[in-house]
Amino acid sequence: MIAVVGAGLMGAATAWQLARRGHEVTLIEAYGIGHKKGSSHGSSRIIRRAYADPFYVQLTGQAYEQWRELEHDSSTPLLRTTGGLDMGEERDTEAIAEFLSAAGVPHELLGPEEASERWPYIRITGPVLHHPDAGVVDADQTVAACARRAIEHGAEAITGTRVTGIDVRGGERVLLRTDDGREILADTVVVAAGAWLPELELPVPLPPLEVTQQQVFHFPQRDPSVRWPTLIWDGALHLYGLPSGSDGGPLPTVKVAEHDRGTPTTARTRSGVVDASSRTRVGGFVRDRLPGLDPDPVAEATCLYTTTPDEDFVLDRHGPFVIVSPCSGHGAKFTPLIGAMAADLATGRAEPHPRFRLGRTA
Ligand code: PYC
Repeated sequence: MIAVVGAGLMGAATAWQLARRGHEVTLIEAYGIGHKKGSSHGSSRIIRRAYADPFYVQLTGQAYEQWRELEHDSSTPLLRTTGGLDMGEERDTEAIAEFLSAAGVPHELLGPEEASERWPYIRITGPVLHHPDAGVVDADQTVAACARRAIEHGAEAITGTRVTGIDVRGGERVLLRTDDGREILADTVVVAAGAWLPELELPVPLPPLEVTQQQVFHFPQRDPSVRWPTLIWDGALHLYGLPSGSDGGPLPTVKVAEHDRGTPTTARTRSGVVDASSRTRVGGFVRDRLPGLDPDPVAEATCLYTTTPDEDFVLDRHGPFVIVSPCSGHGAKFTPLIGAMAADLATGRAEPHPRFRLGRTA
């Protein structure tokens, strides 16, 4: 039996991938499916192929295929194509364009005048990389679809139950104890606990992980009929933007947030209070750069990142444990692929990728 600890995006996707391959799976979640105490809640995440690293460009190609499979298997539309824009004085749009060309990914590199004509609701002063395949995925719907399909494929889901003890038996099997008195014996334990990973006290040498509380803000569109693209902005600030989905309320809003500058915390002690200085910076950016949005946010939220020193993921096996999901704030777009890779590791179908190993050197 394979136990999966954590039913956020990565745990639910791993359970789905394992169960549909016919494995016996128990998915254990400390809260409810779809809870807001980690990194997996909310109605929108960016999906894009534009990375300044050919490794991730290639990986995003595999991810899109897995999204199509998940949508098909769950009969649920999860991905919405909007197109995406990369810009800002620190964004190396030329290098990204070269990586996209090498991978055969459609894109265009535009000067500020032409880009401003196409996207007049954004104040554009430098080069822009447009890539039409970018879009948004609905994180809440994805967790729900994966968990539902995992169960329909035969997985057992235990929710509202925290793993409180982990004993390795004979170096091979693992006895999990839970706060409601269960003892669950597993051949393999996939740990997809995200920011809760450091709290589990696993007998596994973890890399240094930084847990930060991030905040996102939802800004009303001045023209509700505009179909906003996703945005990656690397300049004095490092921000991203995307159509909010239902989190922004009934009228169309765009979620804008800082990718960096989170507040160091832990999953157990995070405040859940939005950092007012981030609200000021993001609001200022919207006022200055995104004239198509009202700069007063109508909704805001916090979430957690779990970041490795090199910002690559952890997806590795250590004895009977498979560690998944310190995704360094950019993993959501890979959800069903990471589920497949974790399932491969759990069943011995694949070796870990060197970039995702626990003990890699940065
Ligand atoms: O990887 O596109 C991304 C992203 C946006 C916000 C956080 N990560």
